[in-house]
Amino acid sequence: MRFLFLTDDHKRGTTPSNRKDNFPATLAAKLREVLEIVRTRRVDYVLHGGDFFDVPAPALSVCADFLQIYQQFPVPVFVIPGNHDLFGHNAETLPRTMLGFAARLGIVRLLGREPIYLEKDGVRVQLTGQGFHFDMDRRDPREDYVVQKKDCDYAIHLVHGMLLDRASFPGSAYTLVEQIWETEADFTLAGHYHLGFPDMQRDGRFFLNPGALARLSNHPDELRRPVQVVLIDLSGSMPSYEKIRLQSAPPGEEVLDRSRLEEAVFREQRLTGYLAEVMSAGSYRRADVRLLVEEIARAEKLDQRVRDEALRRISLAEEALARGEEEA
Ligand SMILES: [Mn+2]
Repeated sequence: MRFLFLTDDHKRGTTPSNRKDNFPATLAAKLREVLEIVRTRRVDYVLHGGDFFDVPAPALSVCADFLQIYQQFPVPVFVIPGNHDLFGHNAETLPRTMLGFAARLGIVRLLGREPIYLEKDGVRVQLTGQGFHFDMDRRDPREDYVVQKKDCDYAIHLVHGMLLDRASFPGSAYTLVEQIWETEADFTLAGHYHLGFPDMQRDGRFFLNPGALARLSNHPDELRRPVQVVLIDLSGSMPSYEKIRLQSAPPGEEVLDRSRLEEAVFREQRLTGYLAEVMSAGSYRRADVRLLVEEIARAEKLDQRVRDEALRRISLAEEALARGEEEA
């Protein structure tokens, strides 16, 4: 029995500002290549780790082309909802989302904690999934990441959460693989963290995140990392897997605009630095920075959108500053 795992393709109809290519066209090419792999490698089931769409309710015109590709998959596609698939990260909104709609049409099948059992050539596989929800990585991680095997040869568990190989984001919610060693799943397949992490293994149990199929963020590591899917083979005497790099994914430097990226980081740093100075001077409180902007906007007769954008950036810089204070 063969499975193909992909995650975080973030289907959308527009190109993010830091991309130089036509994002929807590139993504469609990747998905057609995945379809080709499914056919040539005789895959039995496709597994999707969530963030199927970039927003919970994309326009139908956006979805149609992509869903048509998924409709061509000759095998079932199991999906767990990611945070981008849900309104306000709320799992209860799933029926009102485009992913919920695709499931109702039978184009994909939603996977939950209720196990699905699959059988082929005398091998029985237990399949479970945990989509994103409010408390992901904030409550006891065993509730979301740990599964028990029951009446099966192998178990696969999908999860859309911030599973990491090592601690790297102080102050934010994440789960370390070492916190969930006790799981009985032979394969724990994670989506959500787009950069992925190096494969981990313990007592023959694997913990994998190959990284997102789409490269959306302006993180420099996105330029370097491979775009890949995982092929899991449970037909031999030992479970095995291989990562397949997508040929259709252009090199990072071709699609991600570095100049824009550096410019944005520079602007952000300058604003944060300026704000830190203003605050440390002690004569202004946070609210006063906003009043100042209002005053300048009025005196200079600035467009309301300019003022709103300034206020928005100030709140972002404040947030960055607050995080810095927490970490210090
Ligand atoms: Mn994502």
